[in-house]
Amino acid sequence: NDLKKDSRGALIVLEGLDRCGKTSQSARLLSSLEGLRYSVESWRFPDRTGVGLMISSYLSNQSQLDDHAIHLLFSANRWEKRSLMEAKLMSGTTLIVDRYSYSGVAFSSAKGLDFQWCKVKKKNEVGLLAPDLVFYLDISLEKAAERGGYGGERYEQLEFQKKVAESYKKLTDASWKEKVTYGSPSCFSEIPATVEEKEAAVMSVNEASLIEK
Ligand code: FDM
Repeated sequence: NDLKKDSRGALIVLEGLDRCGKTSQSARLLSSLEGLRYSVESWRFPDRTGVGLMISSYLSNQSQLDDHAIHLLFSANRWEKRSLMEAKLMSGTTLIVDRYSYSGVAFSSAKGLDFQWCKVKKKNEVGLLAPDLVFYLDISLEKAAERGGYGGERYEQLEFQKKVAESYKKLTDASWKEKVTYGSPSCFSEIPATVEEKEAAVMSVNEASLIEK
């Protein structure tokens, strides 16, 4: 479909606690959009290559890092992919991204790092591409924990996830953008202050699918 090719792709971000269903919903959204003949790819952060190798080792408890250092590595991991993301979007490919800067804030602040220091619009994230749409997959802590139990990774513990949920709650009335736009992708620095008042798109995981009615 030529019309769909002429526009740039949309940057769609899925956020939520571990085990909230992001992987399944990404897959459903991917196949729905493919069915509509959009050019679409499914991505995730952290991308466990490049800087991501250090992140992966940290998450699996094979290495220790200062909380600020790992926070910045997660950010660097997004910067490593920025130009490729932009190229894909500009060539008309929609990206469905499992976790982005919001995870950076939610998880690091849950560890006790200052919320303001971590914030999406602080320097280290400013200039990254701003999503056109953010879905927060809302799930209760108990339900998330029930889903096959948490694995062995560093953050997969009920008490910690509880703090992450609280951090996400603070973020939902911060910089989440809902409108799908076309033209050049905007950057975090360009998000007007009024966007802060916009509500995040809260999608219950119990709903059948992200885009099918
Ligand atoms: N995570 C993810 C962060 O702490 N900061 C970030 O910026 C990002 C993108 O990494 F516990 C955390 C969230 C999660 C862990 O994510 C690995 P996946 O989705 O389980 O791979």
